[in-house]
Amino acid sequence: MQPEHQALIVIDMQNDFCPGGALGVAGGDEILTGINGLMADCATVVLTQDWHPADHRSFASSHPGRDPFAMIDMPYGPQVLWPDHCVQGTSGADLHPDLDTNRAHLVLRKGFRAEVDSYSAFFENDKTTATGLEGYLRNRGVTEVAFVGLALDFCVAWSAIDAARLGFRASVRPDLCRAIDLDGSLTAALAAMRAAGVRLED
Ligand code: VGL
Ligand code: ZN
Repeated sequence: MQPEHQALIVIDMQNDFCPGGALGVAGGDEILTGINGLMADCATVVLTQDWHPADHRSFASSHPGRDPFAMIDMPYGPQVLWPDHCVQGTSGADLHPDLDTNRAHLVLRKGFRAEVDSYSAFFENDKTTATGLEGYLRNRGVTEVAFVGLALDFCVAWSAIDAARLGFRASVRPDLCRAIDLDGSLTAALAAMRAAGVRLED
């Protein structure tokens, strides 16, 4: 068993991010077995769940005439427009049935405010609205966090960078992640993580 000050954060292992889902990430289901094995070893396991209202502003369908994967300016900065995904209460928003959720201590939902997206498990995309995860981890005495899950170039990267910025020792296991890779987003995310001091471990 890993020491008490280490936590594993499993990002958005949901049906909609796996092949066949509304925003399916290639190979997203290949990492389930490895993640289940890693969870068995960790003293603190957090799962995140992307959890959007049906009229979420990150959905292209909320912007008539705009296509998925286009960019738009939101009050808090540039935002990718996504296909409708992880709508609250739908099977697409469910955690993948092969994920061993019994091993989790906390399931943290994010992205539930219609006006702002939330890639990071710590802050919404305005970079100021907190999800509460920082307080949970500090209360549990956690100082080191490892990230796995989907998608490496969006929610995993933003979460890991915020963790490093908040002073946690942050690492990512790229072999237990898969990426969307939109217009160079994977290369950019890897560089941003390295620059923020996130350890990339294989
Ligand atoms: C994610 C795009 C939109 C992710 C969530 O989990 O990486 N990406 N919502
Ligand atoms: Zn989302």
